[in-house]
Order: sequence, then structure tokens, then C-alpha cells
Amino acid sequence: MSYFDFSNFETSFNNYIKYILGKQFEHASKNDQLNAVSYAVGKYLIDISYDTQKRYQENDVKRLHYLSLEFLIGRLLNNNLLNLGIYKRCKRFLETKGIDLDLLVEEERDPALGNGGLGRLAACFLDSLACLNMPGFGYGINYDYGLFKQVIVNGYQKEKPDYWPNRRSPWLIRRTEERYMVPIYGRVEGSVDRDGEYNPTWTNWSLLIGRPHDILVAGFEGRTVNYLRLFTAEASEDFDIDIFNDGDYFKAVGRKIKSETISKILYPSDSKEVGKELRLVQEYFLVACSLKDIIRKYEMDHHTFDHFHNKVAIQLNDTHPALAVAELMRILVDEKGIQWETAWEITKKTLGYTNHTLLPEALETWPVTILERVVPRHMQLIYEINQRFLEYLTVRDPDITIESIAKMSIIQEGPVKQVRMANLAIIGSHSINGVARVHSDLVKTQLVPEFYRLWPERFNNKTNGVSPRRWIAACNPGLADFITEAIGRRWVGDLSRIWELETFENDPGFLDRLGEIKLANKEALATLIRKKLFLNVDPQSIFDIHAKRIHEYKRQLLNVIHIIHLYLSIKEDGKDIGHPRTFIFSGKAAPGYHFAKLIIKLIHSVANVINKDPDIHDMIKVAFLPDYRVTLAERIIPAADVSEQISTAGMEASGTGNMKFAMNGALTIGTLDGANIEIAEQVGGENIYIFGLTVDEVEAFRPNYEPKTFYDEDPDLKRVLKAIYSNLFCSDEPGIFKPVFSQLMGNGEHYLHLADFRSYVATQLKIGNDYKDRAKWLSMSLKNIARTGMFSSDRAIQEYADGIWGIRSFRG
Ligand code: DL6
Repeated sequence: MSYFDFSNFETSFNNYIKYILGKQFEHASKNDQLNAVSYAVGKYLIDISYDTQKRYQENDVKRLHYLSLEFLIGRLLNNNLLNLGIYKRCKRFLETKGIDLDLLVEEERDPALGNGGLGRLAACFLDSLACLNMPGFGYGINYDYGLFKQVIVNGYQKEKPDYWPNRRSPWLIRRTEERYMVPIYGRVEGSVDRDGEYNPTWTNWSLLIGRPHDILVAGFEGRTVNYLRLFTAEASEDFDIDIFNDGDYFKAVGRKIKSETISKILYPSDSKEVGKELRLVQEYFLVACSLKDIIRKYEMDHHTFDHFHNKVAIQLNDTHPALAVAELMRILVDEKGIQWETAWEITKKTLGYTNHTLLPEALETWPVTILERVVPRHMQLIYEINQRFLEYLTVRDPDITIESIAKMSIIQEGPVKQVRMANLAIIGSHSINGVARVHSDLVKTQLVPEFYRLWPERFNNKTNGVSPRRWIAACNPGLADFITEAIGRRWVGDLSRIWELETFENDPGFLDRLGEIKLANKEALATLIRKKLFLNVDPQSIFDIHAKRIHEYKRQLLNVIHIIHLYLSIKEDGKDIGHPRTFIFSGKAAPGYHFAKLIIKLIHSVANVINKDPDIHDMIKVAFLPDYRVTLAERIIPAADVSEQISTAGMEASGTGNMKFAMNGALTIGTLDGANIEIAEQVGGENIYIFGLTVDEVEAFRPNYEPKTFYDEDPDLKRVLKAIYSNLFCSDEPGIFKPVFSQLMGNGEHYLHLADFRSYVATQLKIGNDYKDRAKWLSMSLKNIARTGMFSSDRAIQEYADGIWGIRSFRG
């Protein structure tokens, strides 16, 4: 059977409406139509997935399992149609029914099962694994509520629950025949047998039940379909009945509610990780369900664990699933009866750990007391892993200092003893990687230098990447068709081919077309801004876009102080700022991060003043698009002329937005931070706007940083800061921005905003001048598109596969 016998599609679509919904076509709502199309596409996916699984099984392939608390998958219909290569046929078919596919895809909900970069990276990785025909599967949690919806009220962020109707999603397959029982709480009773062996018994536990739900992930051209397996927590009936029989009905119902809470909501990442027990339970729940699933599958074809690591690779997406170290040891030692040393070797060879942040406040630790209560057997195992590790350290180097031992220990001593999840992940993994070259170097030299000296061979870099299917082909169809016309279609499956575009660099007609495509995307975004914000922006102005989480280190504030500087230059000095500019912001602040929320308020207040001021003659517009999420990013990124990547050097691990903007033809203004450094190397220094202190300069500068010196010596900066301090932008709420002034002026201000102000202003000035030369700008834009092929997640996945996981492509 050919999967792409398109007549099936029509039949499936019609049958769904008629027999499953029991409706006549005329009465089908938009949502019914969307579900019918998704159902028809889903049938292809299921067929291909059967074949894929059979192929993997017959070849007894090694599989990769990507454990992540977040998968920011975005809408699926458009991507699946493109990856299966049936978008155009589907569009034509729907036209015969009077349905516009482009409008229909807008009906789909965007599941927000992640906070930002880390979750979106996981989704791009699944796309690439399937595209490369590699056996790689995602494991996560099927949250009912994803990341909050951001609404703006009088310039302030308010959070609203974002319910994802997962139980009704046409893409989610509930595996009714499978469920996993996960013990939790209780206590460990130990006894020593005749041979002197310690035999732990974990008793009096409660049970959680994890029900798998699969989202199928199609590779490009539909040869391979893998899956993302998400676990829902269900109440354990058996357990409730026990309590019920004991006579405590209300307690029984309470427990039921409590266990279902586990997959209720995604934790919004906060400025500071706080030890919330439910979050720990989620982490354990994911790890325990995933390992049960992985081991069950492994045991279907293998009878011993000697070669487990030759068939199973597990990647820990940051430390959130780091309990996998203890859980795998528990299964191997307690359940499978394997000797500790052998089990430890298997565990290490199976696990790999990716670090995504250097921010000390974002590094996870958990109080020992909580772990002892939630997972008592795991806490015992962690103690034992630690004790053996510390013994190893002292045997290996009898002169090792107490300080080094204290830093490397999994247990952090202090008034509240803590488990350091990064140390647990490092000690239990054979590979530790960062996500951009500079970040991986900083992991070695600043984050955990003692571990790097101990095991240099375990540390490596895997620079992030993004899926060209979603981030060019699907989100920028105008550009995608244009590229395909010029160099053929191979770039979609192999982005390294995109360099061929450079052969057109001296073709004025080609560059003009590129300019027209960008303008069309800007017009579409201008329409969206008008609709959402009732604000007119000129698509001919420079669209300068800063879209990402709101955080001090990402320095939206630096952008704002530059905007105020431009405003005052026009207003008070009568200066000509060159080409008109539209500054667009989008991003969410963590609910508990008050200063980030104040930055959002400041952006709105500045926008409010500037957008209404007739003296500015529309030379500057400021817009904040609320509720940044994958779907909005897909609209914003193709419309950018300038991409703001201006974090304090050394603080952004990699960034992936920077890659998406550049491959859609935006020019980056950025610091030498994260993957900006590699982007600059690829596109060439003349096609990117780099400014500011470097990582080394930041290091050297920070201890003696006195913002007041910059304030005193730079009249422009002084004027901007005074404006923030005054009530110019907050006449209705006097004084609200004084904390912004104080923060920026505080000695040792960690993000060095004022130190980078001058070079940022000078670089922005250059951008304004360069933009006037249309041919030069378009040629630079083309080079960004043509030279960012290495930032495909396909390249990243190939490197993980070769360097860490030991998996390979199986096309069949
Ligand atoms: O690696 C994906 C992404 C990077 O591109 C960002 O630079 C980095 O900030 C982000 N890290 C996190 C940290 N979360 N935790 N833990 O989201 O990862």
C-alpha cells in the first residue's frame, strides 16, 4: 500500500465527519473540520509508525530516549502536512469543499508544554530524529495546563491559566492497554542477610499511576514516524479503595485528587528555583514512568542487562530528570539483583546530561528532608553513590582538598542539607554537554572545573540547532518557495545545502524578490499588531524585534534605554535618527519575578508616551505583543529586519531564537554570547552587528563595576536615566520606575547595562545608516540565510548521535 494514496485522505475526512461525528458536512463546525483533517493525517502517521517500529525491532536497533519536563511542540497540523509532503494536495482537496487550509490551521490550539528555549529545543530534536530516520523518542508529562497565558492589563502582566484540551486533541493517542505503577513516599526497612548483604524493603508506599499518551512525530518525507510519549497521572483505584475500606471516605477522595494533580500543570520557570514538593514529584513521576517503559520494551527482546547500554541511551534534558541516576540504580540493584559495580557501569554508560544554564540561581537543589520523604529509597541510594564517589576521590588523589571534596559532593552541607542535582547528573553520566561552544567552555572552567579536571573526556559541546522544517518551511512559506525555486528542495532535509543561495548574491532581481518577501511578512505582522494593539506601524520602517523570556540578563532594559535615548534625541535635540524604526517586544516574565514584570510595565509606558507624541512624527513606534508562544514566534520571526540578542556576555547559554531570526534573513545585533559567537563566525563579521563587552571583559569588569561613572561621564545616558527616574513615563502612577533607576545604578549591577550602553548606541546608529542602502542590506540578509545551515537541529542531532548516543539512521 502506498501511504500517499491520496484518495484515502478524502475517504478518511468524509468518514470522520459522517461516522465518527455523526454529522452531515454542512453542519460540521470549523473545529470538526480541523479534527477531520487531523484524523486523516493521523491515519498516515499511524501506518508509518507501525512500519517504523517493525523496522527498529527487526534490526534490534539502539534507541535514544530524551527525558524532558518540557516539550514545546507548537501546532502540529501544518508541520505534519509539510513533513509528509501532502500540504498542497490537502489544500487543493479542501478547496473543493470550500475550506481554506491556511485559515483552518489557525484553529488549532498551541500546546504550551514548556517555558521557552529548553522545551522548544526538545521539540526540534524530536523533529530532527524522525527526519534523520533515527530511533529517538521523547518522554515527558501530559500537563493539563501548560505555561500560563499572558494578558496585559494597563501595562502589567497578568497570568491566566492555559488549559490545553489534551484529552480531546486529535494528535494524542491514549494507550489504554498500558499503565505504570509508581511507588512514592513510605519508608525503607533494611535487613542484613546471612551473607552480610543489606536488603532494603521499601514499604508503606503510595502508588501513582502513569498512563502513556503518544504524539506521533513525522520525519521529513514521511519515511519515519517516532513518538513523544507523555504520561498522565491517574488516581490509583486500588489505593483509594484501601483507605475507603478503612472508613475514611473523604481522605480517599482527597488522595485521588492529589495524585491526579501531578500532571495538572507545568511549573513556570522562575527567577529562582524553589523547592516545591509537587515539582519534585513531577520529576520523579516522569523518571519512574519513563524507565519502566524503557525497561519493559528492552526486556521484550533481551534477557540480561549486560548490554543494556548498547541498546538504550537516555539523555537528561537539564537536571530536571536527574533522579534517573538513582531510579536506574534502584531498578538494576533492587529489582534485577545486579551487583552494585556492574549496575553503576551500566547506569553511567546509559545516561548523558545536557546543561542549559550557568545561572547559579537556576541550578536545582532539593532539601534532603524532602527527598527522604518523597523517595526514601532513592535518597539512600544517592547517599551511597555519593559515599562511593567521595571515597574514589580520596583514593585517586590523597592530597585532594576539603574544599574540592565539598564542591563535588552531591550533598551540600549547611543548615538545610541539599542534594545538588547537577552533581548527581554529572557523576551518573558518561557525557556532559553544554549547548554552545562558549557555554560548554564555561561549564568546564567556571561551573564545575573540579569535575572537568577529574573527567575531561566526559565533557563536550553540542551547539544547539533548530528545525528548518518548522522555522523556515512552515513559518515562512514565501521565503521557502523562493529558496526552493532557486536551489531545489533538498535544503529542507539538509540545510547545509542552503549555501547555494549565495550564488545569487550579485543578482539584483533576486535580492529585490527577497526584499519583497520580507516586506510581505512585515505587512502581515503590521496587520496583527493593528488587530491586537490598535496600533499602526509602518512596514517600511525597520522592524527591530526582541522576542524571548523577559529577564534582566537578556537585557530588554538595554533596548528600552536606547529607545528612550532616540526619543529624547528627536524630542529635545531635534536630531534626525535616519530611518524610521518599529521596536517590537514579546515575552513572558516568570510570575514571581517582580523586576521582570516591572520591565514589561516600563516597555508599555514608554510605548504609550512615544506612540502618541506628535513631535516624533512616527519616526519611532514601540509595540509589545502579548502571550509569546510558538505560534506567535512563527509570525514574528519572518518579519524581522533586526534581531536583538543582547544578553550580558557569558549569561545566555546558547539561544535558539538568534538562529531562527538569522535563517529568516534578519540581521543580528548581539553580544559575543552563547551561539551568537558561532553565528558571527558563520555569517562573517561584516554581516552581523556585534557590540559590547566580551565574556572575559565582563569577568574582569564586574567586581569593580560602578555604574555611576558611566552615568556621570555620558550626558545621553544621564538624561535617559533621569527620565526613567522622573514621572515622564508614569504620570498616572508616580515613582513606579524608581526601582529601575536604582537597579541600573547599583554598584556591581550584575548585568552591566550601563557599561554596554555606548557601544550599543553606536552599533544601532550603524544599523540605521546601513539600512538606507537597500542593496547592501539585502545582500547581508541573503548571507545570513545562506550561511546559517549549521544551525539546523539535524546537524546537532547527528553530533549527539555520533558523539554521545551511539544511534544511527535506519531508513529501511
Ligand atoms: O538550550 C536551550 C536553551 C538555550 O538556548 C538558552 O540559552 C538557555 O537559557 C535555556 N536554558 C533554560 C534553563 N532551564 N533550565 N534549567 O531554559 O536553554
